[in-house]
Amino acid sequence: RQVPEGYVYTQYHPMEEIYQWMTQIQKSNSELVTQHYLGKTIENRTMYYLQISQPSDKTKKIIWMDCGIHAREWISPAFCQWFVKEILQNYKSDPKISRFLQNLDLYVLPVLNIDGYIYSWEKDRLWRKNRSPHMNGTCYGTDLNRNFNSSWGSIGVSYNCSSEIFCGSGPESEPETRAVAQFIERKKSDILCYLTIHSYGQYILTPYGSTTKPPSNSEELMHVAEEAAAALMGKYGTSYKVGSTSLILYSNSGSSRDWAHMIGIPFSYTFELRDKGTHGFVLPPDQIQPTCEETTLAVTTIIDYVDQK
Ligand code: ING
Ligand code: ZN
Repeated sequence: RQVPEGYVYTQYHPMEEIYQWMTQIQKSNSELVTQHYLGKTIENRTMYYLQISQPSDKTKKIIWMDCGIHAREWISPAFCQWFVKEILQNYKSDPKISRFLQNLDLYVLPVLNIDGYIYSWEKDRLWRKNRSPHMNGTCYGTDLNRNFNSSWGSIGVSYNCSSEIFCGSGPESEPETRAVAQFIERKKSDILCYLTIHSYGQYILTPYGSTTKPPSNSEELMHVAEEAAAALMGKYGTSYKVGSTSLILYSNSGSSRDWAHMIGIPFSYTFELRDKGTHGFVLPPDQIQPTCEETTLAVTTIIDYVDQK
């Protein structure tokens, strides 16, 4: 496979190729894209995010999107890459994209859980967590989406390190969580919107997971998510359910989405991409393109709303 000259967005890519893709995408779009250091993983790999930003004198608000917090959800990193490509291809011709890029910068973290992603390619396709060792190396991995400092450890988690939903030894015990949290914390007054991309189930989830008490802006959060789901459905008829995690699924604590909203980022959503369980985490490559196309419509609907607001 060639990267990214002729990068194949309709296949899944191992981490090495995603690293090369990031380097290349910034090289070939240096007027718009910058690659930045975010932090290190527990196995000492480097985390980078991409900043998509039109040169301008005014200070711009930020849209944050991360993919691949869970290793096995391969459609998620595929979507982040697709989305970046779409923005770069279309920002001149698509009036919606060119409008919001005048006011907003997009920050995209293509793979949050790099060690886990590599492990899911090399050892265990259904691995979910990061790869931190516990109990003298007798069990591995913290669920990074239970490790944020939002009612940490209170509900929908396990304290057993062999569990899929092990919340870690404390809030932000994991370097990957800390890297994201410290960055977001530093920029939070400028961040309008926090998007975190998972699979599967076809949901757009609003805060909170840790309590059924709705956030103060829950009506607006729901309204925007419903518009996004409608735009998504307009492409291929795929139906998404919209609602707060704790009300339409089950309760969980320590999620990045809850944390982002709690620290004051008003528009905070989790996407659960295709499908509804037929293939689950092992979504066939022929569904990458339609999934990414429809999801791009949902995400740009949200970005357009927060920009116009
Ligand atoms: N789902 C998310 C998880 O962290 C979630 C979000 C939380 C869904 C609670 C439902 C209930 O579990 C996935 N697929 O990772
Ligand atoms: Zn997930």
